[in-house]
Amino acid sequence: MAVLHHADTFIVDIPTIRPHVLAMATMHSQAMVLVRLIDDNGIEGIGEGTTIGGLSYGEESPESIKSAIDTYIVPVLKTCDISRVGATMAKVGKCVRGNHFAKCAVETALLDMAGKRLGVPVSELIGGGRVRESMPVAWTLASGDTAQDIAEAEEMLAVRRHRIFKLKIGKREVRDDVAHVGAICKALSGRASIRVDVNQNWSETQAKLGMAMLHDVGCDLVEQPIAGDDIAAMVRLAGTQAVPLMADEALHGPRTALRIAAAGAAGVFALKIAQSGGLFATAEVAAIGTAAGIGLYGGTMLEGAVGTIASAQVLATIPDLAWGTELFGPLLQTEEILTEPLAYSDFSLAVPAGPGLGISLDEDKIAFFRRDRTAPILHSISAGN
Ligand code: MUC
Ligand code: MG
Repeated sequence: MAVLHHADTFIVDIPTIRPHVLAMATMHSQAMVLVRLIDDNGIEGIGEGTTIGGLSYGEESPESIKSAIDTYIVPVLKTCDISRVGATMAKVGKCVRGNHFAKCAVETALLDMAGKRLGVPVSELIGGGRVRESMPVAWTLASGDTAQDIAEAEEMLAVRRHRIFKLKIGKREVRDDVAHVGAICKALSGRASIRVDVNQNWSETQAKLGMAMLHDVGCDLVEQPIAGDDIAAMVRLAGTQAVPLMADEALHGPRTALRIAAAGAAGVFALKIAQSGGLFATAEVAAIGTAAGIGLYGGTMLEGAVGTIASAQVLATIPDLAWGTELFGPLLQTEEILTEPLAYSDFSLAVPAGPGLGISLDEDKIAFFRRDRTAPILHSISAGN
């Protein structure tokens, strides 16, 4: 039995290492919503609910995530035995509709606490438990410039950090975008897997042309080329185009996963904990995908370290992660917010083995970067260090 003693939700803004150019927004910083829960025994859990580009990616913003947690979810937690994570989240689900990102942040914090109470990593609390200690990590080339993207990829290959690259396209004319992808495929030929993410920005007609051309230039995967709610058009594209189609914005948890799988609307699922509504729901999406013969990939909302490791903990339980992951979010930020940095090496991310998420926040950094910081910071940290 555990009772909620303290809850704190706050937004942390961290600059990105370079502008990150997506079809719907250009990011110069990332706004992460962190939640910290403490029980009556002083056990602490942390969670993250992060989106991309304010409201340009999805229906929840950093501000709405914080507000949903503070105003509607925390009062429910106060009525629960929060050591029972499944039961607590079921009660939250009855009182709060939608708001998947907010729910994911809270479920992550509850699982972090549960793992610490039991002395096991979160991965042991999900499905059949942990099946891997590390996972491949892609990098997104999104500087907006072909030569800079190639130079960035060469650097990543040289230091053995990434050999899977995702290109963000959909902003320019289809032929211009394909020329950009083709140049990168040619430059890295035989040394890397090149994939693209259109973030829903094509029409079906553009997608037909674009996917055929992308296949010809050696692109391995096309993520969410058209609107995620146009399942019929996704079925037509997935059924006729040679390059596999990955569902991302179309997936909002198990029910949408079942609909997409049953319709044959995608060959690959991007598994995202926030979009799915939490870690348990992500495991269900993965199970539906596996049962339907759909390839699995660990997606990101460009979360910081907390959301990234929460994702890694659930992805560590999935036996066949054929397309790897893109859990590179913290590497896009100028600041490390953990006491011990995440371990990226040999093209992979190591999954922490300690209790709970297996990470701890650097409280000085958090105090400095909190959006609601009021007191002057007297430490030596400054943006860009
Ligand atoms: C998305 O749409 O998948 C993931 C990597 C990246 O650069 O942006 C994201 C979001
Ligand atoms: Mg995507």
